Amino acid sequence: MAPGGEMPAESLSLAEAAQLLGVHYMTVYRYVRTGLLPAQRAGATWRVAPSDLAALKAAAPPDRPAPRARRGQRSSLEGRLLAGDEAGAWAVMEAALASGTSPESLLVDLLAATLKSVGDRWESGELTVADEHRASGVAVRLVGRLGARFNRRGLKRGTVVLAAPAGELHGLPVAIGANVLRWHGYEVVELGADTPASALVAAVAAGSSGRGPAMLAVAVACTGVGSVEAARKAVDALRDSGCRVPVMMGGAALADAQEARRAGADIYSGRRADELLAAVDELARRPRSPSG
Ligand code: B12
Repeated sequence: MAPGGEMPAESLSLAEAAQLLGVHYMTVYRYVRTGLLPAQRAGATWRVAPSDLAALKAAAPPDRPAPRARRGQRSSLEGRLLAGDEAGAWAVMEAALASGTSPESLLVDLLAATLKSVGDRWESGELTVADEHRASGVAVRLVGRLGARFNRRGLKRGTVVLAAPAGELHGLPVAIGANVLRWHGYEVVELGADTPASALVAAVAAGSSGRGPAMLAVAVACTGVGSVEAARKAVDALRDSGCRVPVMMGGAALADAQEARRAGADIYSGRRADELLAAVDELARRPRSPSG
């Protein structure tokens, strides 16, 4: 489709495009968001021209390196994380960026996947607690460096409060989610790990004062199983405070949308930071109602 041109009548939805490419819906959404796949908005959805899809298929999408290369990057990164080698780990990340991986994919597909492997090896007894702690310490520093490198200035699209609930020490998913939202123009109030419900309530109230960008959502990340109950208590405290800001819940500990709803969430934001972004984008597009 020529830039600014008409979308052909036989245009495709993102779900159809995903099926034709043989990838997940979120992957196609990411292609659209990063400008890799031209698309036009039709109401609340995106439409793609078949010719653009064919062009994307013909060219190897730059943020999808061959699986073998991806595996190679993961094992190099895992080695550097376990050695506590920040400079070496950063070099692996930079090499992946140089080969066309997007910063988001770097966090979600490379770093998060590598940490999962570290966790699995720790669970199987192959790695010690010290190994896991050393690796996650380096990971925290990498997320901070990447966050600063791709930070975007300018008008914000809205404010999102992000936190892990009381007792939940996994702060990396929050930091990763915060980076991805900031890169896409959102103001993020990042409360990090182990946030008491009262602190969450106070942060949402402060963010809803009308002085900054409109408050879009409060999003709670659940990574360990115990965190879901803590998240439910946080939602109760928010509701008790009279907060009408939509509450999102996501992360590895939530099985599905039903579990998130049972825990009191209005919106389930999935297991990956790019799904969180899609959920926030969806809210940002809705007409605003007074909240607070
Ligand atoms: C690093 C790590 C730690 C570090 C955390 C450091 C830090 N600053 O975050 C430390 C050492 C503190 C730790 C502690 C523990 N850990 Co731990 N940990 C991990 C490990 C290796 C990586 C976690 C991680 O950061 N992953 C990378 C993230 C970025 O990936 P992700 O979870 O997919 O994150 C995405 C989503 O959350 C998403 N997202 C989706 N929706 C939303 C919504 C919002 C609002 C946000 C913000 C984000 C978001 O964004 C992220 C990117 O896509 C995992 C292994 C694994 N499988 O993940 C175990 C793991 C999570 N830990 C585990 C356990 C058991 C523990 C301990 C109980 C160990 C112990 N006995 O002490 C404690 C728990 C402490 C507590 N009370 O919370 C288990 C959890 C099992 C379970 N189901 O409960 C795991 C799975 C390891 C295992 N295989 O058993 N851990």
